[in-house]
Amino acid sequence: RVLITGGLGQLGVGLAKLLRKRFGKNNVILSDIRKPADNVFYSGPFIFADILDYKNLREIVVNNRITWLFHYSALLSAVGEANVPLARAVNITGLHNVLDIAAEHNLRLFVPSTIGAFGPTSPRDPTPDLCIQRPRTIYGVSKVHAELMGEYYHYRYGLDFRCLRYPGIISADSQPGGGTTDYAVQIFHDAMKSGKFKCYLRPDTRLPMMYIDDCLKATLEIMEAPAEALTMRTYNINAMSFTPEELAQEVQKYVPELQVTYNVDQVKQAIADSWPMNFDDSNARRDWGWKHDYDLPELVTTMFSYLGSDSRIAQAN
Ligand code: VAH
Repeated sequence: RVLITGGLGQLGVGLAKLLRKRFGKNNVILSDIRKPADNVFYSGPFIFADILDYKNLREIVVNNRITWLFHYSALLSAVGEANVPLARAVNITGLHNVLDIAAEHNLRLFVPSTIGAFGPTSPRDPTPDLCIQRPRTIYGVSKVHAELMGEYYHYRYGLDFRCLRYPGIISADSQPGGGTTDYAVQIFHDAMKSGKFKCYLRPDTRLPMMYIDDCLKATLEIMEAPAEALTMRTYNINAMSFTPEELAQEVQKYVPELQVTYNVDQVKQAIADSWPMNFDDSNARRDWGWKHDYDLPELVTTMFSYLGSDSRIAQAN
């Protein structure tokens, strides 16, 4: 059975839906440190779990006969910078608990990493899998640590650790929670609601981005890949890179009256300027046949179809 930690974040609910289709509703347990909204609760089992409570987590794993664990609990980029002690506890101590339980109970463990695991001294255009990683956020530092610890546990204890570095993820029916790439989700909601969007990054800030369905597809693919196919434990995955200006132009095909203003947030801009501009995911494409489905036009069409502006889609085509 599968356990997802941090399951009520941007990715957990969608991942649970995908995995429940694949493995059966009751074989996928969503967990988080807060109560789910009612609709989430009834789509399958939910358990309260605090990844800082080692004994509680170990009990959950044993009592529910967990064999696969997807570890999504973390404070992401800008949120982490606003509370470094909590980010360090959750992202590092929490990870240590999960690694020990996974090694002890021979779990297959997925931990997401991120474009944020690179920093200003990494090659940025493109950023390959293997290069300098000196990130400047506690989020990035903790994710490099996760990559290194996961690989160490793999080589030292045989832990089946698998990891993907995600770009900024765009989703319609779930809220992002990190703060740096999330402008690219907010613009859709503001375009629909008010026709006005204030962007906290400069118009030319290029970042790797991906639609949530591609992200979840890749996550299931790497977890189901035969072990002998994987030449690495941690892979970049990529779909597209765009700037706020490019995104706004694509959105304005559906909401022509959208007005975009730029009100740069120095902290978020500094984070974005330290991250990759383009992501090289050739190893993932070679080793387990990864390929993305959504480019920018498909992303925008899909987002608006979710957000219910069918009339505007007719207008754009
Ligand atoms: C953030 N959306 O902005 C998250 C993600 C790679 C970006 O981690 O922090």
